[in-house]
Amino acid sequence: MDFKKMTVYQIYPRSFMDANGDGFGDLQGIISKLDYIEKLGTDCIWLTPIYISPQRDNGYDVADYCSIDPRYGTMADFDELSAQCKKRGIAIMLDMVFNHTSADHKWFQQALAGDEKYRDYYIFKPSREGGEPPTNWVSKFGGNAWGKVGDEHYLHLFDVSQPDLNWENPALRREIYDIMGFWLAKGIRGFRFDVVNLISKPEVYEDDHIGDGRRFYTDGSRVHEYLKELNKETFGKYECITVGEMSSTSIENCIKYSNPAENELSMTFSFHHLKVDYKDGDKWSNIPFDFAELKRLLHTWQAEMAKGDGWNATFWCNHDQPRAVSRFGCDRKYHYQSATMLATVIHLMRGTPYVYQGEEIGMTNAYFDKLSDYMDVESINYIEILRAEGKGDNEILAVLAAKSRDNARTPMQWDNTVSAGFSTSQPWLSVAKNYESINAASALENRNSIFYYYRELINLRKTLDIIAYGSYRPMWQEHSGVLAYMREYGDERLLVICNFYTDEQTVDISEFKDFDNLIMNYDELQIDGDMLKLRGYEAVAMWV
Ligand code: TEU
Repeated sequence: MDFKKMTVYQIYPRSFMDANGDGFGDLQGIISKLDYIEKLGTDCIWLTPIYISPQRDNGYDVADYCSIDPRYGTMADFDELSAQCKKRGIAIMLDMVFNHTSADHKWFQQALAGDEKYRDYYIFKPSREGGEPPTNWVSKFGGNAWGKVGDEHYLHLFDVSQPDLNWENPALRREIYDIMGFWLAKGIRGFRFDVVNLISKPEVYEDDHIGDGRRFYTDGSRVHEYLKELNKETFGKYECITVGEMSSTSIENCIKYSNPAENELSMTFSFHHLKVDYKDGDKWSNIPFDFAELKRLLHTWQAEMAKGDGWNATFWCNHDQPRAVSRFGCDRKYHYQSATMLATVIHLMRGTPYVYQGEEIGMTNAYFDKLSDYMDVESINYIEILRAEGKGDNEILAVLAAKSRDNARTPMQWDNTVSAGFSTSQPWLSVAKNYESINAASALENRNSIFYYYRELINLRKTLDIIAYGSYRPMWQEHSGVLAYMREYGDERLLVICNFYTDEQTVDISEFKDFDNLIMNYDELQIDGDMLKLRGYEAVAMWV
């Protein structure tokens, strides 16, 4: 399968579809919705972790990599899903979390029991004087990154219940190859590797006096060696699609991770463009997004990755991000226009687009009105941290409303019945209140819905080589309201122009005498002499 022509649909199983009525999504629920996914036209589904887990981080804390968590179903359900997908020509991409395990994993339990073999699967260091942690590094979910056991500490870059694995140990790496072998033997040919650029830790552990510690372990010195070995020992023996989630990474490293000559991965997720609404790097702040910076980042990553023959996974949404239509668009007055404009930007770029469940119907942020509605471990940790900083509940509620990962995790809105058709009982996380108007059933009935616009974009990538393989050149870089770029392939040229604001924007298109529209989100263009006038969130792709 040519991943350059493909679009991936991300499923967060616990929030997708609940078939057994326990308020928690499951594999049978996914099976029941495969027709819907087939209709959308995506060629691959990425499932976030479905393995046995205490679910403190919703499955990113894996306790057994080769078993299905009973909340999701059984291995027989998984095999059925796999067979059903195969019949429809939909590939499955599994989420492999190899930077850390759950503290419940038997390796960690054996390590805690003092078994030397398993202690060396993790990163234990003696405590400093007074029982202090070995370094001052900060966990990605808040607080110090070391967990205390007796007179030593173990490293956890994420929650205290997610101890980091020691990739320096060849025996640990062999275990990981065996896990991969298990799923490859089942015929799985797609893998997403969670925070995989954090697996190579430094030789010396020292305090970070200028940051939170990430510079010591991000894109670490042996990470490329580890990925080459993982490739060679496991998925490299088959035709697979692989994507690495790269936290705080660099273009230079992403080129190496994804350039085919390096034999590491097919493509990379990077997140710089999703930090343009962080104040001085602080996610838990509420500021409008910096459009100039967003453009600069998208253009630079597009152009530079192409130069180095790397490959981007392009996306706005996933299970960790607020909903794009609420974040970069206008989810009330310009719901259709801004959702389709944002889709146009990503889907016509050079890269493999990812659609996160519900994005294709314009699902919005949760707009919870109580702190107790939040379930995510990161949000819950930060409620306490923000309180300790002296913030009041209303201020915290406003920050979470914009930033919490739960914005992405509310149940999929299937129809306008109770619980949005997701479940027959109370869902594990509240449904967004707008489900009566925003839902899949009404989107499918309306030929002019966001759903059908996505479907068209997905189909265009399959049919037009220029979208899959063309070059990328930023256009009108200094424009304060428009993001635009040119794709070129042979003698074809496709110009994409998108207005990121409600206000009208104009661009001078006099250099393009003849043009032909490929796709747009208003009925017709407004042209005044040499000027194209773009209405609120208008997007157009035209042959020029
Ligand atoms: O995410 C890694 C990650 O860096 C984000 O969680 C990030 O820290 C957060 O969005 C910033 O606010 C991956 C998974 O996608 C996430 O769901 C897991 O919680 C995390 O790894 C740990 O496995």
